Amino acid sequence: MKQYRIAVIPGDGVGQEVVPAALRVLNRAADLSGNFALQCKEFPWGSGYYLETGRMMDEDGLSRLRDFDAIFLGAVGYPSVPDHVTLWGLLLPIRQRFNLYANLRPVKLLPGIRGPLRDKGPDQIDMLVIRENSEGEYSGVGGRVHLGFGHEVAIQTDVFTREGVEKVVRYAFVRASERRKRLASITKSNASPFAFVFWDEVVRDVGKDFPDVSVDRVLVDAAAAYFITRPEMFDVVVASNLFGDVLTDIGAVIQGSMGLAASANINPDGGYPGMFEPVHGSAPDIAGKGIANPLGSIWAGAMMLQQLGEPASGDRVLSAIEKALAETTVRTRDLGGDATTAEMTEAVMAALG
Ligand code: GGG
Repeated sequence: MKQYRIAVIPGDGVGQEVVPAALRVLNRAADLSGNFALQCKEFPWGSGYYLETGRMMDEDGLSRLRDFDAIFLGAVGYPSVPDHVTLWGLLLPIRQRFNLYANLRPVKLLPGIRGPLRDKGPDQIDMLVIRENSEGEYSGVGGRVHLGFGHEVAIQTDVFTREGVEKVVRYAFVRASERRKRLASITKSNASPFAFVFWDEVVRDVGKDFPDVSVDRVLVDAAAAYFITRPEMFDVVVASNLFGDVLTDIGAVIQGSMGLAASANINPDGGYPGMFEPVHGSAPDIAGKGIANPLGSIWAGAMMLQQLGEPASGDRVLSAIEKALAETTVRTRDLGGDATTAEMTEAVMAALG
């Protein structure tokens, strides 16, 4: 039987609640397959750890994570710790160090969920957003001088490399060619004539290898509007780090809730553990109450199984989420119900069989 080593980082807030819920489902899926098991090792990293030690993760954390097959993360963020500390102390170093250059974020309105868009059902909302995940606006290049003076300067520089853009764009073309053969490339090349005109050129050049995929070049402001007015025009969407992050919050809302949105940070070339997480953050307002929606985390777990090489089990978990939503009325508060995290998880477990 195959054993997959999973580094589990529940992190902060509701991460502590949705991760154990998702692991229950994933372990059941592993048992049902009879082919593999998940060997989980939990790490206590996050904001609580930071308040005790001054670090979001151990100094040798990245080299310890390197040996795992995948990383399963909950959420980061805590009211008394600045958000840039939580993000740059844990999440972003993992994405950068392991060159997890593609962040896959499916935006799919599942049957049984009433989305906020009138006249848009599951047939109209089904896209895969691929967010560049290791450079761009999140490169971490910049600095501040003359702190506190009236002439203080803050510079944050976007960095786009040919290798980085080419890789994520090529991966997006591959995924589009497996789906409805339509790729939307999101930029702001009217206002950013260096970075995004370069991005457009890379899309044009890589696109020559994919003649069957049609390309829409869409400015990010227009894309934000079209996500709401014409979501059916999107199949695969490729965007820079920041634009992808912002658009997928709109994506989460049109698929029914932030609590449903899942994400996989992967290096499609292999060689490094991918990191799988719900899109939502730590939600301190509801943390500890047992009412967080576990479905984003369970869905991220399904993506982890697919990525590990267990696509049938990943599909089975996804189908169980769909069945639980289509055939029961169990819903957490974000979906208009009053079910607890445990009750929602139980509905998925029952649907899994
Ligand atoms: N579920 C992971 C999490 O806590 N995300 C919060 C967040 O702020 N993420 C920023 C990003 O994905 O770039």
